[in-house]
Amino acid sequence: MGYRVAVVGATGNVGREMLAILAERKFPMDEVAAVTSSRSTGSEIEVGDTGKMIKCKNIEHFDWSGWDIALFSAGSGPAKEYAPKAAAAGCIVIDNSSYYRMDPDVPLIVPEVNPDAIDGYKKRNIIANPNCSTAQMVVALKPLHDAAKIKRVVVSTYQSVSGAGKQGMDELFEQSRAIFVGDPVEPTKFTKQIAFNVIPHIDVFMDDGSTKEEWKMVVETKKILDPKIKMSATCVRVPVFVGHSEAINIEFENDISAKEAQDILREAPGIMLIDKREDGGYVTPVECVGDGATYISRVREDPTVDNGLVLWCVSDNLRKGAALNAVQIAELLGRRHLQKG
Ligand code: 11C
Repeated sequence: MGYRVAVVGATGNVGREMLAILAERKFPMDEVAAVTSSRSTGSEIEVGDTGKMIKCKNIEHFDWSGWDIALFSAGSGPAKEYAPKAAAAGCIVIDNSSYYRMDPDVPLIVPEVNPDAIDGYKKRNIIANPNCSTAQMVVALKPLHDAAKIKRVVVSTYQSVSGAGKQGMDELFEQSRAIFVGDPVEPTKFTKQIAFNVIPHIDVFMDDGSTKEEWKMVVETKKILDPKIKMSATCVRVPVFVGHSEAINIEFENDISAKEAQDILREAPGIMLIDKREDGGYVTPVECVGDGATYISRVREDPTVDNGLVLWCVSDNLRKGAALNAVQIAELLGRRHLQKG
């Protein structure tokens, strides 16, 4: 017997990936539902590339009883309104929005990093999925933290436009076309021109001058990995369709060489090390699209601090950063608590 799984926000970038990954990984399902806003209700959507078409159901009238797991990727508003309703009906919610992440009664899970924390889901029947830029970074940091204890991290991100949804992707495409044909460029989704440009601004500004994306990376890393880690982040939008990249400077309590770090990362779960120290011997975002791994390249020592390393980290933000991590949480939940399938 398998699970009954609802994918909420099924027509969005991440929702579609959730359906695809459930099928790819053969998640044991008796039934899958696509749940959407009234705008998409009644339209049909394919489950990955299986050829199986399902009709979108309206979230406003969806009966959550009898559904085992709901993967939500519909933003904070629907998460706030509907996740408690699903949870109250006995359906365990795995939410990809930021709404519940810092709730002390909601575990924030990256299965390679803090699987044991999932046991706390029973308090609210809700589990949170981290921000995409946090997820890939903590996968990279965890084995190094275990080996030499991280004291401080400085990260600069290069985040693709798909992090801002389909509208973000359309805007990069449209602006690139407009520039080639000499049409005027009018930013709508982003605050400045994104084509042939970079924008050091993701999400809203906070009082201290950081952006909420930067704040999320800091507080989520502390919750998932270790509250003692000091961290500073600068998050930048770049004209890449899919795949977030990060340059990460790490300061450790104990000595660790680049060679030792490479050996550890090579064996670590969820990581692919591509680090040849030659032309092309590193990974770029276009090579990661459609893949679930967190790729690490350019591991080297940082001689400007004691016990310092620098590395380059790239992952498909719609996969490990969102849909794949959510499905991995569902698998973990199944193994530890539900045992169906
Ligand atoms: C971006 N990281 O690239 C964001 C998207 O808190 O889940 C995901 C925002 C979030 O714009």
